[in-house]
Amino acid sequence: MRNRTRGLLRGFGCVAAVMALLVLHIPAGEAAGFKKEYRLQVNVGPSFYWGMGATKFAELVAEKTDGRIHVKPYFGSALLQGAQLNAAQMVARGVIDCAFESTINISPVIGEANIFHLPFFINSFENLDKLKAGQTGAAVFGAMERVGLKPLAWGENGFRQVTNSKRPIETPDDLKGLRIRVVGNPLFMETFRQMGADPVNMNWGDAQTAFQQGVVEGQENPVGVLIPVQIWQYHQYVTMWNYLVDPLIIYWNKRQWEDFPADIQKAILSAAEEAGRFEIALSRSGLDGDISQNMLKNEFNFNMEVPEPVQFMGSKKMTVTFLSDTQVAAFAEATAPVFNKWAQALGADLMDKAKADMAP
Ligand code: X2X
Repeated sequence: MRNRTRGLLRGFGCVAAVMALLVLHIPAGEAAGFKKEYRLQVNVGPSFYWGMGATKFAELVAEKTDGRIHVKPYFGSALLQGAQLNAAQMVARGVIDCAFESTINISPVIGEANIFHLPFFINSFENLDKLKAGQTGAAVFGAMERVGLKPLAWGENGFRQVTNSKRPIETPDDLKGLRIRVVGNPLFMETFRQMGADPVNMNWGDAQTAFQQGVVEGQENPVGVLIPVQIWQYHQYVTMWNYLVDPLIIYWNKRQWEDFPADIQKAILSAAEEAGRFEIALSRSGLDGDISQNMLKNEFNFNMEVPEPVQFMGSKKMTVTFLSDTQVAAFAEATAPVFNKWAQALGADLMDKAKADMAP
């Protein structure tokens, strides 16, 4: 008898809960204690490969959590009024929930990330992949955990190339006096100053206006940025010098992450890994033989609008310059003082890990 009463009461309880949900229109996720929206910081716009990766991540999270977790990308650093270098700090403090962000923009909080930005150090996708999978990647992820960030997966903005409106850049001398926009990370200012250029730092949001108005004569970014921003409208010359690389990391506020149930963590992690793989393939398309193009077609059933970025820039009447090994060596020599200073700041331990990871 008592059991029956309890059963009945339980039955009423369930009905009441369902009715409350119906009346209040509470989505399933919120009823389970999740936020209505998880805000994702992204420095660029949705048409960039990086932005497309962020959209993919949000879609996959919705799919893999059966709509319980809603990630919304805020493009163009809208949550930071454009201050891209504040991204990691804001996620660590929990002001922003998560980010799909550049290692350059994380470097004010995670100094270790500058290992990727030493001039003329990591010059191939193969080396980059070895670093990410090796002790170096583990050191960067470990440093993130220590400041309250939960790294989920790698993405890629890509190897950064220099463009300008004046002349082909083939030697360090060609950069003399050129006013070049760089990101506000001191390593970038110092590298360009060392080569004799006149670097100015500004946020990406302001940089695009600066190109339009001719306030700067050059800039450096990977092809996944050069193409959507239609750099040929401002700069006729691009040098494909792979001088440093800019991986992206998908990361979450650690405290919030740890409060998620295990099945949600698993679903988001798998979404991050898949979105990262997709986005890396977009960024490498046409630059790694047919590896990334095939992956996009076969794994993601995705056809790119511009599968061959180098040819495409040529078709826009850009002069595309590739450097010989000797020419690259001249740039490496010219920037050696900056390299040495920053390698010292990064520490022998991390430098040794990176060298060991890249060893053939
Ligand atoms: O600011 C840049 O140049 C950009 C878009 O590449 C980054 O966010 C690092």
